[in-house]
Amino acid sequence: MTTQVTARTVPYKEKKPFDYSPFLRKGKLPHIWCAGCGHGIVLKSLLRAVDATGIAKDDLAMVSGIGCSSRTPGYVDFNTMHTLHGRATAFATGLKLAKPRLKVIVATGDGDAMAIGGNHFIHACRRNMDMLILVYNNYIYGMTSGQASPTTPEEKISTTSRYGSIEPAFDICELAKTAGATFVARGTAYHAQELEKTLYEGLMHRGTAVIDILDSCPTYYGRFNKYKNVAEMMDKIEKDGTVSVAQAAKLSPEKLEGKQLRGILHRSERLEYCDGYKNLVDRVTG
Ligand SMILES: Cc1ncc(C[n+]2csc(CCOP(=O)(O)OP(=O)(O)O)c2C)c(N)n1
Repeated sequence: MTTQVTARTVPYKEKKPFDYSPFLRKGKLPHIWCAGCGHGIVLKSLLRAVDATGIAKDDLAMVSGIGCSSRTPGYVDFNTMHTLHGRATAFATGLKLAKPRLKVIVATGDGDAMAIGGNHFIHACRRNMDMLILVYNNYIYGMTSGQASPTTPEEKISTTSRYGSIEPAFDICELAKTAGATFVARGTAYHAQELEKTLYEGLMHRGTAVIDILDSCPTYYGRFNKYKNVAEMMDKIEKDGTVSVAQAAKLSPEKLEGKQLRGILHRSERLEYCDGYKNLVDRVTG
C-alpha cells in the first residue's frame, strides 16, 4: 500500500504566465469574497504551487470547515469536502485514513481552526498525519460579521471587543510546533510569490504541515480598526509587521520587537500516522 502521492522531485520553479482555468470550477464563480479580501490571493498562490508539484488533481483533496476561507474548496477542481464549522481537520483525518494515497489540504480560518476547531487542530499536529493545514488568518470571524477570534491582537476592535480586545492572541506557528507538527511556516497574501514557494514546500512535506497565512479582511477588521484602505492595511500588517527568517538573522532584538517571522520556521521528521497505522495492521494481522 502506498501512502504517498507521486510528485515531481524537481526543485520549485516559478512559472509565468499561469493558466488557472484547469484548476477552477468555473460554474461556481464568481466567488463570494469581498473586494480587497486576501483569500483570493492565497488561492492563486496555492494553485500555482500545486501545479509546480506535479501532483495530479485526482490525487488531491481539499477539506474545509465553515467561513469565508472555507469556501475555497468549492472553487477548486480537486476532490473536495465543505464540512462543519471547526471540523475541517477531523474530516480530513478520516479522509486520509480511508484514502491514504490522497494529498489532503485543509482550508480553515483562524476562527474555524483556533477556536471551535482548536482541539482537532492540536491533535492533527500531534498525530503527524500527512496533511497540509492552511490557516487563512485574518484575525477575525469574517463570515459572521467580525467577531473576535483567538488571533485578534490585543487592543484591536471587533464586534465582540468594541473597546479593544483584552485577550492575548495565539501564535499559530508556536502552537502547531508545540503540538507536534513537523512543518510549520508563515506567509502573507502581500508576499504572494514567497507564499507560493512556502506552499510548494508545505505540499512536498510528508507529515502534518501548518502554514499560518496572514491575510486581510477589509470589510470588518480593516473598517473597525481604521485602516484607510486595503493597501494601507496590507502594508502595516503584512509588509511592515513581518520579516523573513533570512532578514531576521541580521536584525537586533530591538528591531525584531513586534514583528512576526515569515518563511519556514520549523521542519522535522518523524513517523507519519498512516505509516504507523499500516505498521500496526501488519503486526497484528501478519
Ligand atoms: C457550530 C457552528 N457554530 C458557529 C457557526 C457560525 N459561523 C459560521 S462561519 C463562522 C466564523 C468564521 O470565521 P473564520 O473561521 O475565522 O473564517 P473567515 O470567515 O474569517 O474566513 C462562524 C462562527 C457555525 N456555522 N457552526
